[in-house]
Order: sequence, then C-alpha cells, then structure tokens
Amino acid sequence: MSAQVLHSTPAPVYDVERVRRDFPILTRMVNGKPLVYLDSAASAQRPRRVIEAVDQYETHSHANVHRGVHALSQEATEAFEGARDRVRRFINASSTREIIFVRGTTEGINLVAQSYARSRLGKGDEILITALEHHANIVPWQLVCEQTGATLKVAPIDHRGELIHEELEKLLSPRTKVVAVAHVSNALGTILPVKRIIDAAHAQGAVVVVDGAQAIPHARVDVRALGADFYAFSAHKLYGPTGVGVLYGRESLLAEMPPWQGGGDMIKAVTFERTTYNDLPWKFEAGTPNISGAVGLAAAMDYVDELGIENIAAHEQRLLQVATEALARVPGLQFIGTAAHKASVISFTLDGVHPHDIGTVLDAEGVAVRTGHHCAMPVMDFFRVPATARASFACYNTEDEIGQLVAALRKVREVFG
Ligand code: C6P
Repeated sequence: MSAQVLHSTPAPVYDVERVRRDFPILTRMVNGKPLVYLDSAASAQRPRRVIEAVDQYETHSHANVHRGVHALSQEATEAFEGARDRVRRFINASSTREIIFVRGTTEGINLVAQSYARSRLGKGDEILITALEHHANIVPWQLVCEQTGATLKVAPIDHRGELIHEELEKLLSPRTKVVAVAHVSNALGTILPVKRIIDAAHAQGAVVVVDGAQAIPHARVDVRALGADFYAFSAHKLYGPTGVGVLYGRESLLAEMPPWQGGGDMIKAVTFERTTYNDLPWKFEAGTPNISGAVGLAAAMDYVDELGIENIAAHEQRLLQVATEALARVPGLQFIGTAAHKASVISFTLDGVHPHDIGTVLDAEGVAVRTGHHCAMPVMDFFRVPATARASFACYNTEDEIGQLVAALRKVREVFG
C-alpha cells in the first residue's frame, strides 16, 4: 500500500439509510404501500431531534418569554434567545438584532413590504420582481403599489425557466427602490444568481429582498457574503416546525423602519399619548412569539449542520440527475423548468393527464408529490399549463424511491392510456 493511500482521508460517505432512521414518519405506510415522500419543497419532514427538542421544551420549560422573573420564564427566554443566536450563526448574520422571528417566509416578506416599502415609496418609484416568483413575493408588492402609487416591474424568464439577467438589468434604474427575488424557484427549481442580482441592484441604490424559502434547505446561505438587505425563510422547509420562520434584515435598515404590528414585546413604554418602541429585534415581534417553533428551528439547524449542508446538497444533486434521466424515459412526460442550475425540484406534466390525476394515482401507490400551480400562477401561465406535478427531493430520499416514482408513473399511463 502506498504512503499516499495510507495518509489519504476517505471521502465522506453519505449514508442515506442512517439519515432515514432519523425521520420516524418515513417508516409509515400510505394506502398499504411504504411512504415515498417527494414533497419536501412544500414541507420537509422532521428528524427525531427536532421532535424531541420541541417535546423537551414543552414538557419541561414552557412559559412566556421576556415577561417573568420565575424560573420557567427565564428558561423559555434563554431557549428562545438561544435559538435566535443559532439562526444568526447558521446564516452568518452580524448580530441577533438582525434576526426577526416571524411565522414564515410569507410574513417576513409582508413585513418588509409594509414596514420598509410602504413608509418610503411613492408615485414614480418602482419595485422589481421576476417572472418566477411565488405569490408570497408578488402579492405583498402589489399591495404596496396600491397603497403608495409605486409601480411593479417584472423581469422575464426564458423557455428553460431561467431569469434573463440582461433584461433585469435593463429594468433597473434609479427609480427602482426595491428588488425582490427568489433564491430558488419553488415551481421550477431554478437557482437564481442572487449575488449578481444584488450587486446590480445595489449599483442603482435599490435594496434587495431575497425569498430564501427554497434555498435554505439546499445550500449554505451566508447573508453577509451575499450582501442581501433582507432574507426570508421558513423553518418547515428546513426540517423544522411549521408556523415559524426568519426575516434577516440589515441592522441599519431595520433600525430606521417603523414597527409593523403593535402589541406586547415590541414596546418599551406605553401611555395614551405616546408609545416608545423596543430595541431590535423585538421592535418587530409583537405578541407572544412561537417559542417552541424557534426551539425546533434551532434543533433543525443543528441537525443540518451535523449532516453538513454541502453533503445534503451533493446527495440531492445526485438524486436530481438520476431522476431527470429516469423521468425523461417516461412516455409523454414533459419537464417544466430545465434551467442549467437547479435545486432538487422537478416539475412535469404527462401528455393527456391532468396533474391532479397524476397525484391521485401516485398517492394510491404511496408516492407523495405536489400537484397544482404551486402558488406560482404566473409561472404556469408562462409555460401555458394549468398545473404541474412536482417531485422534490430532500436529505432522506433515495434512488430506490425514484424507481418507485417512475413505476407509479407507468401506472398512471396504464390507467389513463
Ligand atoms: N412554497 C411549495 O409547495 P410559507 O408558506 O410562508 O412557509 O412559504 C411561502 C413560500 C414563499 N416562497 C417560496 C419560494 C415558496 O416556495 C414558499 C412556499 C410551498 O412550493 C407552499 S406553496
């Protein structure tokens, strides 16, 4: 044996069967078949560690936060604020003052729209989005346009579902005050060149809001390296609980923004004449927060870091490649979204079969995919389809499951001819 071999470290092996054992739900049967869960882009499953962290908190430490001198309130506050620091480290924010707990991506984007944009924009100002956005990154901006007289501009995509960057640049001008873009498209899987977009937008003086809902489970997100002004994501797509998410905001911007909702936790002092607001980040956290959700999110981040997000991403990219090759051989299958850089999301149609019927037959085989417009109706309009079927792959999916998806699709063909 050569010295070279003796001293080389073996390449890390991604043991998907071990990963699967961390997710109790994956052992269940659906319609008499073993579950094949290919809908993680809608909501990922939780590892035992997240379930247990939430359970431990609920069983031993629950009380309201920032309110009591008693032991449980202090424990709950420590757990909640500890979770905030965990998030800060996960996305490499400078300070916990930049980490706002929200209900999810949707609420995070609405917060920026109503607090940042509504208070600053007026007639003649522009908000620029792209043609592949989720409704959560379209409608809040339409509301702001109605409220302020600003105009919504849309940068186009091409037939592969890729943003046409040159067109986006043409639409950027000193009138552009906000650029709001997805990091990854949920309907197509396209990974957008957000760093390039951020740099171009900053050159025109616009602030950039990134919808990170579909990126956070698949790639290391470093908000400082990206230079994002705002970055929103949901815990439940990152193996964490539902009903909690994060809005990262650059501290200098958050400090100047008015509160969005009024109530407990966002105040320092209230009289009938005047209220003084709390410091960051609590200024934006009115009411009792989702404490157990934050605890679960922190545990999810620990879990992802333990597996290594780069290892997860490499595993998912392998699955994406295998699935793309296998699905290409299914007669009548059309891919919707064929960008060069994609996350592990495959949208497709089958000639002559409505996507809902695909979903129903697949479900009978135990295979869970999402069907519909994926809350991205303009994307469906662009590709001239009413809906698609979408298979999405996460850290726990296997090549065998891709085989089961393909076999189930052949069943669809048998049923519908
Ligand atoms: N997409 C999907 O199946 P919430 O609901 O707030 O956690 O996330 C909203 C959201 C925003 N942006 C993108 C890119 C998203 O994918 C989502 C959620 C799910 O694709 C449910 S529609």
